[in-house]
Amino acid sequence: MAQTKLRMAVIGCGFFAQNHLNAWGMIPEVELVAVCDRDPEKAEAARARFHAGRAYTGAEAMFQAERLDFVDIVTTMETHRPLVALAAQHGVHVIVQKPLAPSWEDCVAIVETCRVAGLRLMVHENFRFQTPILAVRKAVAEGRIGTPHFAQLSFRSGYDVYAGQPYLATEKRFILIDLGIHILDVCRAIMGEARTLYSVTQRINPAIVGEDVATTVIRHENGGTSIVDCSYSSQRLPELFPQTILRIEGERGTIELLEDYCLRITSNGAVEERSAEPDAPSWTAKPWHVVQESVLNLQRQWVSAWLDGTEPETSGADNLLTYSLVMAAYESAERNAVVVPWRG
Ligand code: NAD
Ligand code: 89V
Repeated sequence: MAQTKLRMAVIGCGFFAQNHLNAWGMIPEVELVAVCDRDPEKAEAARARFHAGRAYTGAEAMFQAERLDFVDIVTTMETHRPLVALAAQHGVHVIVQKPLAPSWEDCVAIVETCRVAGLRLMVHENFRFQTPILAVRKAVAEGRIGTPHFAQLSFRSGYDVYAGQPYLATEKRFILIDLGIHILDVCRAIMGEARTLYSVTQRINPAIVGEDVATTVIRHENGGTSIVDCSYSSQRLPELFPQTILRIEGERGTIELLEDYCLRITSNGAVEERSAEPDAPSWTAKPWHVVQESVLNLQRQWVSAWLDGTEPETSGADNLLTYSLVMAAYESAERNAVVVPWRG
């Protein structure tokens, strides 16, 4: 018997949603039943371009009219809590973009709403699904370097991120909650949970409101140490946006993700080097391809977890542990103190 497709809708058809919509088009198990954006032109443009069944300008009307299995929320964070509550009222499972919400209280409420309603919740935390990051995670999991005891995860760029995402320039809290959240999540995925954390932030660019540089030192549960350093005020050529440069050390070797996705593994005294750059789909464009392709990898994870009846890897509960690192980093920077992050 033919498998019925999962009926889905996308809410928010702005800058980043174009990647979600392109990627859903490559997943045969889903059907894009509807799109929704409060801007009618964006909603209609997405409907036409991605062959969605219908376009809506209000999520309430869409939930009332459509029979949906899940919704993919790609709006900015202040709208996530009410939109998830609406989905839950209609018994619709949810994927929601990072950051989950502007406050810890909102994040917990979102996770709790879905738990009580018995709904699946995945946070679209995609950096850990980037092809080069997956290659690093695989090498660690295979024991190529033994147990990791040190990591440096570095994202330093002078890229004009404000051109595509102008709201970032006016946020009181910027780099930790927008970008640091990705890198801290990758750090968790490789090095495990944090016991303590210390963070220093700076604002170098005078034209923006929030901090654009953040340096965080983490002591992990297993005794390992990580440095997570992020900057949008690093002027250097060649510009590496949006590459994460990594170095993971264990007792038997070192895994490095170097410029232009060069993966170098030193294991038991032997060195191996190869490219970990993704074979990007046609709708992607450099330099964004590594991020764009990770959207597709994340969506495939959602569908396979759905079909297996397992929790998606970046579930709401999992993402609270990443979000708590962001909150701890802000608290640490404000108090100039070592902070113990929330652990559940
Ligand atoms: P955007 O402002 O370009 O798009 C958001 C869209 O949502 C807009 O078109 C807006 O009209 C619509 N919208 C807002 N509230 C709505 C509502 N209640 N109902 C229907 N439509 C509504 O923003 P963006 O840059 O696309 O960012 C969206 C989210 O994606 C943010 O949370 C951002 O952090 C995240 N993002 C993630 C990545 C990543 O790699 N994971 C990259 C970029 C952006
Ligand atoms: O995730 C984000 O919102 C983006 C980027 C990937 C560039 O950090 O701002």
